[in-house]
Amino acid sequence: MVLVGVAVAVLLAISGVGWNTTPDPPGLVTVTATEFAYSPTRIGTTTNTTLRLRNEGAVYHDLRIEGIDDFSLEALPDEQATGSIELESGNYVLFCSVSGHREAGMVAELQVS
Ligand SMILES: [Cu+2]
Repeated sequence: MVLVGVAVAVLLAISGVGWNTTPDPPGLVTVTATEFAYSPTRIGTTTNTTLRLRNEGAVYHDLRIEGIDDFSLEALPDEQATGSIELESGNYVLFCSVSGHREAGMVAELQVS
C-alpha cells in the first residue's frame, strides 16, 4: 500500500514537468510591453484573434483596444495575459490605459483583415 502510494506520487511529479502548458491557440499575437512601448507596434491579425500581453517591464501594464470597451489584458511585471476577441475588419489602436503610459509611447496599430 505504501509502495503504491509512492509510485503514484512519483508519476504525478514526473508528468507535471514540462507537460502542463496549454498549446498556443491558432492566430495568437503576442505583444510585449516595456516602459514605455509595445513591441511590435504594427500588428496584423484576423477577425477572430487571440492577443497576448507579455509584460517585460518593471511596472504594471495593460492592453486595450480603442473603441472596444469589453476587452482588456492586464499584466504585472514578468507576467502575461491572454484573451480572444472577434473584431470587424479595420484598423484599431492598442494602448495602455495606465495614466501617462499612452502619451509616453505605449500605443500600437492593430490591422484586422
Ligand atoms: Cu503601461
